[in-house]
Amino acid sequence: MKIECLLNPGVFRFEDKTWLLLRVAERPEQTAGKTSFPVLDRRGGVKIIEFDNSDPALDLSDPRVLSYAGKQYLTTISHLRLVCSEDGIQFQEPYFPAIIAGHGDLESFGIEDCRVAQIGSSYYLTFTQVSGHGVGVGLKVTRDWRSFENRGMILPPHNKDCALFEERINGKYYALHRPSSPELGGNYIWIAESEDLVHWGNHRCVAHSRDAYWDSARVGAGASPIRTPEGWLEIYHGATRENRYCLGALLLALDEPWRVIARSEDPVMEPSSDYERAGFLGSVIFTNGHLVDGDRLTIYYGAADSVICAAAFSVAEIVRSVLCGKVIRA
Ligand code: MAN
Repeated sequence: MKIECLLNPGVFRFEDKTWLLLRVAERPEQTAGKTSFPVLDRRGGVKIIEFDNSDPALDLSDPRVLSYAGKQYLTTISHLRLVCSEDGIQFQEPYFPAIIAGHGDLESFGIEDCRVAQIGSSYYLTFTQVSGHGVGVGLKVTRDWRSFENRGMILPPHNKDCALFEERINGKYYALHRPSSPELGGNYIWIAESEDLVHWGNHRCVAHSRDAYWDSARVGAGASPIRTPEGWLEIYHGATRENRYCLGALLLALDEPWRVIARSEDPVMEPSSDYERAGFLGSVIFTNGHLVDGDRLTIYYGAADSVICAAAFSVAEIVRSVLCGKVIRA
């Protein structure tokens, strides 16, 4: 298979190094006039499905998803792979096997976009599980990155973009997540609470997409919210119907994280460089991983669904800019 995209890494610190949990998206080398893509079969093997591009039942209008006779598939299959770095810029593969791949019926189209939250000495991996059954959120837990405890699908379809708060608030765990309700409602950011990080309840809607804005069609949480004196700062992605993805920020009340204090009027980041504007899917900036070191926030992001980049910010400056934007139709 050929790697089409390296994108959307989860980010964390472990053993004094910076680590990325990359999303690697692959498919067979394409031949003229055909479209082929991999799916996992029941026994854990890879099966290649191929369609003729001239077949009228085939819809190739979105490079990420194809539909054939009313059934949807992904054009690539993703797995997750670890790399580490001393300086957060030059990365290499570790000395131990570091691949997390999809398994079973709920991951037959792969796993994607893993957020990594550190709570105590454990790392919680929330990632997208994709299959013909739909798109949901899976959870794995590890302490050493060698062995993983599998907690299964914690939020069923259609749901993704699950970012855990890294501490309890008034005794409860919280997660931002993104169910989709396209016929009535939309692609909005929600919050849920839990006693054990596995069973989630008391779901509430936090932020809608906003008509005529850069986040008019869909919004979804990035990595874990960042605690600041003014509130929880959440960097999120917003997209238009034309699939232009930007990053913005939400400020959530410290004791009532379902309450939006302020929200970006303008994007914190938008696609501007060549490598952000052209690629597997052009005009995409998407994040699910960052590092916080005092006031310095390094956002790692997928550009054009093709390559991985990093950009540094001041947390205080983002908070200031969000507060200037006031609360706009959260
Ligand atoms: C969705 C997800 C992401 C991807 C963006 C942009 O939100 O599938 O993985 O980066 O779309 O294509």
